[in-house]
Amino acid sequence: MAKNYGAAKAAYAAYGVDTDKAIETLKKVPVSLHCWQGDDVIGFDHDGPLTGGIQTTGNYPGKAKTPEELFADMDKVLSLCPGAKKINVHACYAIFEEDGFVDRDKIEPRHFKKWVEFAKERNMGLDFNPTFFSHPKVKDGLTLSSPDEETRNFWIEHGKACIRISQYFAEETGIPCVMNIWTGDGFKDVPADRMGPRMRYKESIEAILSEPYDFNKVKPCVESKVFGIGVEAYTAGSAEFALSFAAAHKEKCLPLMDNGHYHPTEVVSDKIPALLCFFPELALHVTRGIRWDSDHVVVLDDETKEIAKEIVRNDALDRVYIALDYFDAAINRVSAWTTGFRSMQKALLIALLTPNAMLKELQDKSQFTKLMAMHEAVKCLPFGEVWEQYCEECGVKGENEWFEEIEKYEAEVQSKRA
Ligand code: RNT
Ligand code: ZN
Repeated sequence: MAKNYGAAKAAYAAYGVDTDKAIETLKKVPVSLHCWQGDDVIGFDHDGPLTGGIQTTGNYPGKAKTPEELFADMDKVLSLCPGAKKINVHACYAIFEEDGFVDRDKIEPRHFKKWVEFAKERNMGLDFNPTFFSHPKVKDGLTLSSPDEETRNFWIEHGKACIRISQYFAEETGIPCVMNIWTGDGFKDVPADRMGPRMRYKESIEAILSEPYDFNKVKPCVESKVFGIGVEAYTAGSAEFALSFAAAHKEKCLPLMDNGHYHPTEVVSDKIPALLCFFPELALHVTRGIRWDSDHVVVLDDETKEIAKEIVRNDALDRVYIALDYFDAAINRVSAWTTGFRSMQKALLIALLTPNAMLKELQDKSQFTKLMAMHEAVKCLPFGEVWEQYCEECGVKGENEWFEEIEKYEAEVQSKRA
C-alpha cells in the first residue's frame, strides 16, 4: 500500500467518498493514446512536411522514424502510464513493407496489420483517423470541400477506405473503433462563398458514411475547428457545421470536440453537458491550447480537471470517448506523451474522488454559500496519496520516480538514433 493511503482514504471518507471504489472505476476507463506525439505527426506514407493548418514546433533529438522505433517508444509510454488504454492511429501511419506503397484512396486493412498485432498483444482497442493533410492531393488547402470533383472523390475514397479499416480494427480487437473525420479545409483570407464549401463538405462526409459499417463497432465522428495556421479567415468544418452535421446524422456519427478548437474564452467542459442532453455518445480530443490551438502537452490544469468532472458527475464515462491530441517536438516526446496521459488520468481520478452528489444537492437547495465553501474544501483533500496508490495498483511508477525511466530511455535508446 502507498505510504499515506490509509490517512487519505479516511479524509475522503469524511466527505462520503470511497477511494477504493474510485480507483477501481478509473482502472476501467479507456483513454486513447495518439500515435502522432511520437514523430511530430509525420507517419510513414510520405516525406513531406506537416500541413493542414497544424504545426509542431521544436527539434528535440531522438524522434521515432520507423514503425519499430514508434512501437518501442509507445511501449515505454504504456509502461509508465496507469489505467486502461486504446491506441489512436492516423491513416498516414500505414505500414507498407514488401507489398509496396499505395495511395491513401487505396489503403487496406493489411497495411495496419502491425497496429492490430500491437494492440491485441497488449489487450487494447484501436481508434482511427483518415489523414486529410500532408498530401499532394490537398488542392489549394481543400480536400472534402474542394470545388474540384476529382480532388473530392480522392478524399471520399480515402474516407471510405478508413471506414473499412475501422471496421477491421473493431472486429479484430473486439472493441469499438472511434473514427474521427477532421480536415483543415479553409481559407487564409475572406472568402466570397462560405456556404459552397460547406455544402460540398456535407455531401462528401455523407458519401463517406454511405460505406457500410456497424455503428456498434465503428463510431465515425466529425471534429470542428475555429481556425488553423494559414487558414485564419474561414474554416469549412466550423463548430456549427460539425455539430449540426452530427445532430442530423445521429444514427451514424458523433460530434467530436477538441478543446483547442474554440475561441479562447470558450470551454469544452461546459459544452459536454450541453451535448449530453442530445447525443447518446460523444467524443473528445483533450489537448492544451496556449493562446491558440497550440497542441501543448496536457497538464493537470483547471480545464482538464473540469472536463473530467463533467464526464464523471453526469455519469457519462461510458458515453464519452476520451482521446488525447497534442504534439510537442520541443521536449522529449516519450516524456510529453507520458505527462499528458498521466495528467488526464489524474483529472479523472480527482473527478471520481469529488463528492458530486453532495455538491449537487447544495446547488439544488440553493445553498450557494456552502457550495462555494465546499468546492474550496474539496480542493484540499489529499488527492496525491490516492494517485500514488492507484499507480502502485496499476504496477507503474509513482510521481517522483517515473521520470528516471525517461532519462534512462533517452540515454540508452533515443540518443543513439541517427
Ligand atoms: C487538428 C485536429 C486534429 C489533429 C489530428 C492529428 O487541429 O485537432 O484532430 O490534431 O488529426
Ligand atoms: Zn483534434
